[in-house]
Amino acid sequence: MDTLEQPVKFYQTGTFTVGNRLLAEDQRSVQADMHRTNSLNSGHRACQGCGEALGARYAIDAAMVATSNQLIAVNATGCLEVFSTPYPETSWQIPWIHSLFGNAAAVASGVAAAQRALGRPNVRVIAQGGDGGTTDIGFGCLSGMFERNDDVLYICYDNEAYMNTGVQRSSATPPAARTATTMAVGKRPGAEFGKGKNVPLIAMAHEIPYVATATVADLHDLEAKVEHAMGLHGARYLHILVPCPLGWGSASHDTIRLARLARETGLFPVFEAERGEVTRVTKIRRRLPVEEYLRPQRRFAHLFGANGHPEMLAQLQAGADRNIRRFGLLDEGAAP
Ligand SMILES: Cc1ncc(C[n+]2csc(CCOP(=O)(O)OP(=O)(O)O)c2C)c(N)n1
Ligand code: SF4
Repeated sequence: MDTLEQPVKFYQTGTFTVGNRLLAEDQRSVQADMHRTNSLNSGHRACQGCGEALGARYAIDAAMVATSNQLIAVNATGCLEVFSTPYPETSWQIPWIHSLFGNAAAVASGVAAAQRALGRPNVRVIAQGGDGGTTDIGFGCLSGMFERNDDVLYICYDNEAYMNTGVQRSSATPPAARTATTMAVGKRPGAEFGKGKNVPLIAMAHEIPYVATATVADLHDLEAKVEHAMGLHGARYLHILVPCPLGWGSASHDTIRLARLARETGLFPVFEAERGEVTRVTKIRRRLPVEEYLRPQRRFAHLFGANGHPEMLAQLQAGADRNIRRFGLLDEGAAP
């Protein structure tokens, strides 16, 4: 085509662009729609750059659209609950209930059963909580919800520690990370290698209808996964990586970049699975060494410098390489 005849492009698609009102309506982000619910309204008390606030806002607004606003959310104790509902105020503009720290999945199962008993099949239920509330204390209730195939979408906002109570290690804290309970001292500083659990894989082992991971770097992808999940019935699980500037010791403007680096290094595989089988993975666009992700975070500062730990960096890289192999995160023919 003659270059002079090329149509002017006002926007790009398939890039990192979040939303653009110049796109065709079906390609726009829910957040680009002026009629979005604003489920988690402004005025809450999350830290600047909080990935959990961002993830919750996108996820719940997308769920509202997918359910024609017929949604009830159950929230475990944790940052999201605390910063959004300092008594007697709330930022939630949807029916929302605070459960205990460890029983959000059970409360949501009860809410879903109540809707069924009341003859309201169109009212849908989401449970949500942090990684501590999900992978540790709430894990029994969550596994029960999966096993019974209760009609609930459970969303875990994974900031990789118990942030609300001062950054204690959870079973989702990565190895080598400094937390209040895994100090950056000794021969092997930070969280131990070989511990923790991978709850998306454990959810898949329950063979529930849908399991997915996402990050706040790909907000279109996150919305699409919520929409897909709300189109299904039965137990569904969405695990979203949400950087936490306070706990990670990162700059508030680096939240999206870090989420992207977690994916691009292979440390956080982004995929979907149905009934226990992986159905789609998000390929790495430009593979990067794990240092690129770790360096901007003070929770990993002890790995670098004159007294650093190159052997631990190598172990972390080996973990990322394993994810890449296990989930097929590189395109065929790309450098291994
Ligand atoms: C049974 C019980 N134990 C401990 C607490 C104290 N507590 C409140 S929030 C919280 C940490 C939440 O961590 P997480 O679930 O990871 O969510 P985040 O704050 O990181 O989003 C803890 C330990 C509690 N509320 N209930
Ligand atoms: S401590 Fe972390 S998760 Fe909690 S509000 Fe602040 S940035 Fe968000």
